[in-house]
Amino acid sequence: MTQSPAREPGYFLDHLRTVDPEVHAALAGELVRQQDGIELIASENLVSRASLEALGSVIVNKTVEGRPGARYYGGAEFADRIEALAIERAKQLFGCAFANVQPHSGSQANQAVFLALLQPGDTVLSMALDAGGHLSHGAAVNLTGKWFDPVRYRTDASGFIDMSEVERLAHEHRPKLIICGGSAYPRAIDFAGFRAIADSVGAILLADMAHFAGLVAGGAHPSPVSHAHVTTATTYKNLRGARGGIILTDDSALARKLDSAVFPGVQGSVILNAVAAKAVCLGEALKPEFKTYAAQVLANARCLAATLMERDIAIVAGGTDTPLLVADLRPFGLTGAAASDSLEAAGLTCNKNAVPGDTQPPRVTSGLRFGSAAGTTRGFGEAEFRRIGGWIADVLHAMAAQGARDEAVEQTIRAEVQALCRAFPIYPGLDARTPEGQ
Ligand code: DSN
Repeated sequence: MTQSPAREPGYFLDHLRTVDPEVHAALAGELVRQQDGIELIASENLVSRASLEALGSVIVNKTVEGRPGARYYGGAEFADRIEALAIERAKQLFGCAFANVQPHSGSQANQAVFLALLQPGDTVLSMALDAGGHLSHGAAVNLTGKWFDPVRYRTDASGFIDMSEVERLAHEHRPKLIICGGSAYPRAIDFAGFRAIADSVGAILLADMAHFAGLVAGGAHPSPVSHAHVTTATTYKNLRGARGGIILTDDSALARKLDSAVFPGVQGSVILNAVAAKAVCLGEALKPEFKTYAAQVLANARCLAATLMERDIAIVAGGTDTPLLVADLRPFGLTGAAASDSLEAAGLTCNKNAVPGDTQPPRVTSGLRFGSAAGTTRGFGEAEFRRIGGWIADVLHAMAAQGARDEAVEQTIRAEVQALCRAFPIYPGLDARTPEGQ
């Protein structure tokens, strides 16, 4: 058979390292960074090898729009099977009647909720950013803040949501939508209380459980799903799967509106390799061992918070009921930006984060946010998280003492971090450090 010259001989055969050494080198560097560093960013985790395979599969070639069984393109048999599996597993895992697994991110899941349920200019009551809320809940710089009318509730002096303040604001402003959940609020939320307030003013309640969905799935945290009219989540944080979002509800009328809001409202074709990997992670989360992981994520987060507080580092709300915690650096006179740079040099990756009442700009901040999920996945228990807390404290105390980064401390800890990481290897066999690395 004669092949057209347009068919490039190596196209279906050649590996990335040959075709594009620059991209290959960057990916190889990222693998080593993940292998040899401790990941403490609360929105990160380490997906299973099975999820990686799904993400790198040929389903990436397929275009579909619509829902399983009701597509706008042919050839959708396996796409339908994959998406239906993800939907069924999400429903089973979170105990709800409807799930949409197509959102490309948590933000797009929330955008779809806004589109489905609100008109431009409608009032939304949600948590302020510096109190731990999320950009997609009505921040001024976000579409949800530009096109809608956000009213923000804050936390009290102890760092907890003040439910009487939420109730007062709800009655004063009569929002159409109330949101609970955020990206840096560490404590358990009174979902039933939020629902009662929403009902008292005729509002819809959206629970965004992005930062504790894995704990809900593993039975280590109360579920908002039966309290909220709609629940959104991301799948890549402590739920430990592909990058993307999901939307859950028990209400069939809402489900129809939400499906239409996802497509054609805010998205086009489905990223099917992500949906396949979502199906994999949801399947993993249904297994009994996920409960052990979820309980350990919580125990490790609490251990890290306690270790830091023992070293005089203030923790917002005095601890955590979730995989995340936030350190307030104002008593140290440090910024989140400078502290996170120093920790990164020591092999400990986290992110700068606003703390309640923060006056620093978002690129500076006065806090640090830590998460325990990725460390737990690689096998760290409380003994390792106590060491991590000690290292973080050493870096921060050294910086505070000399008013600048202490490179000697950073380098000493960097070596200890690398030794610990090599005792808990990740992705064995996926070794980009060798010439054979794919
Ligand atoms: N929502 C952002 C975060 O919490 O880090 C990204 O997932």
